[in-house]
Amino acid sequence: AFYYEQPSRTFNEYLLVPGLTRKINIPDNVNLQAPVTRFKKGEKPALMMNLPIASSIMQAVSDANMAIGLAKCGGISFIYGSQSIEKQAEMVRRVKKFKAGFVMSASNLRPEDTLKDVLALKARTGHGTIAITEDGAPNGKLMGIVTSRDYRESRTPLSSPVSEFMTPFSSLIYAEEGITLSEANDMIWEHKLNSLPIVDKNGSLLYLVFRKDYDSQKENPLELHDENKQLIAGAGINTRDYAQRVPALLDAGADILCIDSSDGYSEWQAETIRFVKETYGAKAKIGAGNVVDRDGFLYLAEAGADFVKVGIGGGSICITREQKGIGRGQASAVIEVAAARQEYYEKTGIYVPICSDGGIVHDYHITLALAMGADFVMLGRYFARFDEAPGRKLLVNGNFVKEYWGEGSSRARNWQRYDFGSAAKESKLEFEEGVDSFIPYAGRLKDNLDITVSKIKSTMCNCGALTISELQEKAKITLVSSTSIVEGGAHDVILKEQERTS
Ligand code: MZP
Repeated sequence: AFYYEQPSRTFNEYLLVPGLTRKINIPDNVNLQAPVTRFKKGEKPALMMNLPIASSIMQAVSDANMAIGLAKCGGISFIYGSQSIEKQAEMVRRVKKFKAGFVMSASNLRPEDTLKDVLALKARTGHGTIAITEDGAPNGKLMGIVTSRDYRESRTPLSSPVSEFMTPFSSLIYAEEGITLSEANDMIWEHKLNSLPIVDKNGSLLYLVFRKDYDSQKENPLELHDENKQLIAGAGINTRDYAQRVPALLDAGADILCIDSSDGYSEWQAETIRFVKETYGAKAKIGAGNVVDRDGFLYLAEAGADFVKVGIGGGSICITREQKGIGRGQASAVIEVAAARQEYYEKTGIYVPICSDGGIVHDYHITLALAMGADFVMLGRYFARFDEAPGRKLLVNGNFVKEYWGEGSSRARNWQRYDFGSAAKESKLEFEEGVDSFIPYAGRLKDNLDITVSKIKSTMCNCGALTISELQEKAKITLVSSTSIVEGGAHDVILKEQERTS
């Protein structure tokens, strides 16, 4: 047997030591963009993310709601594959159909602009609806919206000036297909809207949902997506039904796939990658994993994986290490795989992004993972706590909790029984690798993510880094002793009872 000289380590055993903070090192200047797919030296990756955070390929984490919520914040969800192909493809389709409206400045309109001009703009840009605000600012006073339905109903001649035609809603526009009334209500509260026009995929107004107690004198902010008309959607696949699942997911519009397995160093994964690349060429993007060492990384990189996921046994709901005795401390795994990635880059000129998956407990663990060489991270427990996650919200012992179960738990692995009936014996569960649990409920995704991101940016400023690659270059990382971990928390004081916030 081969013996590693060092024990494997977790993120908890490391800290960052500050570097020089220059005057430009302020959070507003920090850019968290990260590559998602492999690229050649001197070229750009086909897919980037604005926030280096992905949500786990898990039933309790990544459905269409989570994918929409996270993509709106710049990250990527990988919609879980432990469901029927049809249901998963439908979720991907829902994410891809999500459309935000488009804001245009009333002052940009020329007096001679007609309805025809605005409709032509709508057709050219593919926007479902055009909202016109007084000063063009996303949170500016809304002057009106332009939808095809208004035109048809009012029979306004195309040569009419837009100002005569606009429907004077005092609300803002958000359009999504397949939205339910309760989701619409959620969005109204989330975005502090006073009403929500729902339009169909052609931009026709379907109905308006009102928030009655809205004070129209107050600010009326609008959250809109940057240039991309569609949100990015990821999806998990497996090494068994890929020949059927992959075409359905790509047809639904999935931008990136990822083979989901606790141990990715296998010929099945290489075969799956080969199938995708031979059938669809380089334009189909596929990540693979999970691995925890140089050999596993090099195998998947050579097989053509667009990114490689790192981590075995570190997930909060994972008992793989206890059940099977395989795995590695997450920090050691990331450090070794990042070194292998660099070696591969120097040898081939191809950069293969790596994703640190599982085991993130504190927000600073994300920064550590990035500093150690991860391009992005994948989190399960973190996201499962939010409203957007699929798990039920329950009141247990006076506290709100959400359900969170592992993909290796019998709860997750039983899905085929419900979907395929007699195919149940194929998924016979001999032993579990994951648990079914509760985690404290934490509210809305965006509120929490904003705080996490501001911590990451702040730490990067301490390290003198404005980008993730600069962080990786400059970071000074130290191991910490168990006594210095104690020193790092509040100690030798009597804590006052924490104020309860409702
Ligand atoms: P965490 O963010 O909850 O610590 O970890 C989430 C990760 O745990 C997932 O992305 C996945 O890699 C892994 N996972 C999911 N289910 C299991 C299991 O049942 C598991 N063992 O280990």
